Amino acid sequence: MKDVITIGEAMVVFNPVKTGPLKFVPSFDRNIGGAELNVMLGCSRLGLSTGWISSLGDDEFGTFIQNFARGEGVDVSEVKRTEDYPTSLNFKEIREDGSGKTFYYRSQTPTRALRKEELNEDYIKNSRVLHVTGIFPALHEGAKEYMKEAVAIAKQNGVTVALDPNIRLKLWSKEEARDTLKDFLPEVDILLSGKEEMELIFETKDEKEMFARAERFGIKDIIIKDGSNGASGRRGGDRHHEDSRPPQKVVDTVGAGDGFDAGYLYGYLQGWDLGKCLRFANTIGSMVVSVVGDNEGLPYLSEVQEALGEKEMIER
Ligand code: KDG
Repeated sequence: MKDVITIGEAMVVFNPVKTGPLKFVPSFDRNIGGAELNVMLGCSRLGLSTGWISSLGDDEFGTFIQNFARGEGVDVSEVKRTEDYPTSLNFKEIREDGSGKTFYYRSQTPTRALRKEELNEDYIKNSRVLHVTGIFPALHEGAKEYMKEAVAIAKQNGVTVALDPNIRLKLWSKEEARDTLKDFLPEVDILLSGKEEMELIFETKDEKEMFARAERFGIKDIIIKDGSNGASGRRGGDRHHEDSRPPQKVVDTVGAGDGFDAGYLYGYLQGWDLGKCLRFANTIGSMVVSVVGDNEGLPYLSEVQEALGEKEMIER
């Protein structure tokens, strides 16, 4: 039995060695990214058992990503390799304040080789949470169908479904994103969404109204992440806002939301109350932004406990 599994594409991420417009960046560090895999890496570092359903090119970069995920303790037995499509790439531009842009080279994504008829039902049945995002269904029609099938299997078998909309407007339009994500919402148990994404999906800027509209879909945990303003959540009658923890330094904001998701899912699986889940998740988000890379800043459990003052930090 796995604690959390996911479906998603991972890419080789090229992080610029200096800030500023990409056209003036002379060289890059080769890393790995992909929102869904990032969440699994985060969960794995916290001590959860994790698994990743995906497809990678049968090439050097595919092997690099698969080995990396395996080395981090993520089960990769459901990761296919295909000769038909190359492993995707993603170049990042980072500005002085840590914000940035992403340039994808993923139109020939190897996830095109995935077939919904080949989904391993037992793999999904034997997990406690299936975490999905809005990136995967934005890749191509087949991916959308694949995710629908996986979510249906999860629901039929009492597996908790968590969704992070992760709307990437370089991959689809606002209308497509809204319509597709709304189709998924009736199946979702935990919604982990950025505030701007809530605005886009529910077509309101009023937070109370966002919660109310999400509740109509029967979602049990509704979480709104609002960066440095913290996060708010509702779980049944429980409502909570948790301020963010000021990060040591902001150098790269990419991956903070994934770190938050990993922390929230960890707390959820421990049976923690809403406030404790939000505090823990916020702490991880603030740790991720202090490190360059999509997942390099994801902490181990003891590091979060030290940051929360629950464990003494011994440096030397
Ligand atoms: O959330 C971080 C991700 O956005 C990043 O790792 C790359 O998956 C990615 C994407 O599609 O942007």
